[in-house]
Amino acid sequence: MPRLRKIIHIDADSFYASVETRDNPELVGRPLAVGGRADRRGVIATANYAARKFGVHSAMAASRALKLCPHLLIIPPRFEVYRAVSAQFHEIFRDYTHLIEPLSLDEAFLDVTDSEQFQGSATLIAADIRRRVQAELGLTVSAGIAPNKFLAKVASDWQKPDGMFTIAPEQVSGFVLALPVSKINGVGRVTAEKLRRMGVQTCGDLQLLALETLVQRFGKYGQRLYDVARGIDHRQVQTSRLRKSISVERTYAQDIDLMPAMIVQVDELLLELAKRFGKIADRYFPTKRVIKIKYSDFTQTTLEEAIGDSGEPWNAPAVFHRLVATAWPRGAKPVRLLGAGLRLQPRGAGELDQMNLFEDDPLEAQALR
Ligand code: TTP
Ligand code: MG
Repeated sequence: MPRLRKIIHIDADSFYASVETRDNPELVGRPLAVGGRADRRGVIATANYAARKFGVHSAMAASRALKLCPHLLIIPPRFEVYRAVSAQFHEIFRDYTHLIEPLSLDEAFLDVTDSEQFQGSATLIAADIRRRVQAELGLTVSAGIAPNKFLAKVASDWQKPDGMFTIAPEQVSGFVLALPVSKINGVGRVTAEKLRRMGVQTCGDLQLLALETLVQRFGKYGQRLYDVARGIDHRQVQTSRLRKSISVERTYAQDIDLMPAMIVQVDELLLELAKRFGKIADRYFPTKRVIKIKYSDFTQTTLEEAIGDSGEPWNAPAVFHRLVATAWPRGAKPVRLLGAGLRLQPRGAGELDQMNLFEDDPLEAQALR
């Protein structure tokens, strides 16, 4: 049984337009779009909710948007500002987890399975993120909370704008029954129509089709349809930046000057390191062990050693003890900080490619960003 995960999907509400309104309050309440000029065959990037009432939406020609909503105000995008806001979102997210996968400037998945705030309640964490984004950045984001990425993304759309929705693990099977297949990321107009002709409108209907039938009709995507119809999605939240190392360190209230005391501290660091590395061990393997020592006079030294294929576990305490014993005499002064770390390599490139294939969903590929 795989461990239950807690995934949050965050999606800012009418992102570009909301930033523009925030920075120019005179625009509040007006139908507003961000996009290119109608007389230059511009396209709408996004519209606020007042404009959406008139049928204005992303990727629509600006000229058509103005026909639907003649008093629509279309302003040019300020991408630098949106990028800066996006970075601010991520700063807030990082207070809850480092497992963040950005999908675009205004959208991200967060894996908060191991987050400790709010007794680990993902719903309360999401609520807190929404509260802080509002208070600190003056913007609203919607949130979806669920045991996987597919459902979290569906959920963030459920109460949009300025809303949140949780699908608890025990609610999954009931929730998907009535879920229209059009809500599945990747099911566009064509696939939806094909499914409709097969008598399928909801994930409940979709569950009645055999895997072989789906694979026959939809190729590889058939397996995906089979899974998501049941609320199953094993895709991991993938942080975009590859990690090169992981380490833990501690500064001591009192300097340590005896080797046995250092050994005790190193063992503690190893426990913490094992805990942190355990969370990413499915994606990385350690190539080197590293010890860092900062002396009382703030000079420091590090010593690293390749992890051979001796079959010894990476966290073999004896090896780290030897590293400290070798490194310490370089300064031979009391120690104010000790650190233990690992240099990392991502697991097989082939494996990573495969994961990217799963990430590749037709809808995202079509998005006009
Ligand atoms: P979305 O999150 O799809 O849209 P949104 O944030 O404007 O509205 P909401 O989430 O409330 O439905 O996209 C985020 C931003 O990306 C959007 O503000 C503008 C940009 N964008 C484009 O430039 N072109 C597009 O076709 C889409 C869909 C978005
Ligand atoms: Mg959005």
